[in-house]
Amino acid sequence: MRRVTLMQYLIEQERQKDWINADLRLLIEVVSRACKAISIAIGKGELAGMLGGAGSENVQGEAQKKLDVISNEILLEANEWGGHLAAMASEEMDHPHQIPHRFPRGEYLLLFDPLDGSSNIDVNISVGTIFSVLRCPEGVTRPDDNAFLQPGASQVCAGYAVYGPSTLLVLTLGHGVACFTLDRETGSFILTQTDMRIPEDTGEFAINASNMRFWEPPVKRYIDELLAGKTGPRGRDFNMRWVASMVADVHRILTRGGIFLYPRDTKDPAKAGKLRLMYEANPMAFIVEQAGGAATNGRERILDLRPTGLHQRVAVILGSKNEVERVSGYHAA
Ligand code: AHM
Ligand code: MG
Repeated sequence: MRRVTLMQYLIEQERQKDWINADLRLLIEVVSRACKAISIAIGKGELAGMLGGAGSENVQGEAQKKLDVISNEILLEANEWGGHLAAMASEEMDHPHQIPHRFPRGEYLLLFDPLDGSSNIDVNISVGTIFSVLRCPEGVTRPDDNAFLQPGASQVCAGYAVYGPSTLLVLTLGHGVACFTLDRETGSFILTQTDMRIPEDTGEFAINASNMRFWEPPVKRYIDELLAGKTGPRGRDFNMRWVASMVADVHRILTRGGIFLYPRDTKDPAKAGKLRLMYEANPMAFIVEQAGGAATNGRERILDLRPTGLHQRVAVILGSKNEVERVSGYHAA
């Protein structure tokens, strides 16, 4: 079989399909290179003093791990100079990062969660990087928070890297989803799957059940029915998985189906969920829809939500279409 590298794949998308231009191709290549560097840092772990806390907090008051900070720096540094970006926004930074004046600017905005699932770093469980690409609004020369507040449906590209037993890069340009595996010997991402599809039906769900007492009634009803199994209203047994790294949970769903829920809960009524719209929900919703799945906050399609804040949180229910639609139905009932 011909081995297609990420670079070859992107050049083909540009030449034959006209789905991307040279700047977007460069952007994706640079992000993939940064993910490779993050993968190497994670792989070294304790040998390079990579584990543990950084002793700082991010904008949301969450304790940062050393690898949160390192991954953020790797992505910023890699993407600053190429001339493809107007600005970057990160889960780990209060405000957008401007491109230094010494470098040319481009037409794209890049958003990322540099290290998703960071509670799993120190226990050697899969973590990942999630990214989303938007166009910079016309006439904006110094993009502030507002420039980024575009609905997920405006994304031109989204992807994630998952640092697991293999390092994978999953990518959508809005025409299906492709998966690349890092060949650690040659250092190239190799195309290993095209047109990933999420089965419409599933027998597997993912939710942090320790929050059950805080859930809203439609989610409680849905999970109760799944847990009731064969003798309950669904008439069959369901299996549960929860990695606590969204990248890993979503990747499992992309591979074999399933439904993922991080619903709104009453634990902290000020927060409309745990996951961030701009860095987690939007890119994952785009990927999941491109693979034939669905993504909602229970009431609205994630990609239609009009963002109001760069770090805003949102309820997320995504995966196999028929299950996601059922949960939406319970919210509407
Ligand atoms: P993070 O971006 O700070 O790592 O938080 C997001 C993660 C998701 O990857 C995962 O689905 C969720 O938080 C797990 O939360 P919990 O620990 O409440 O189960
Ligand atoms: Mg995250």
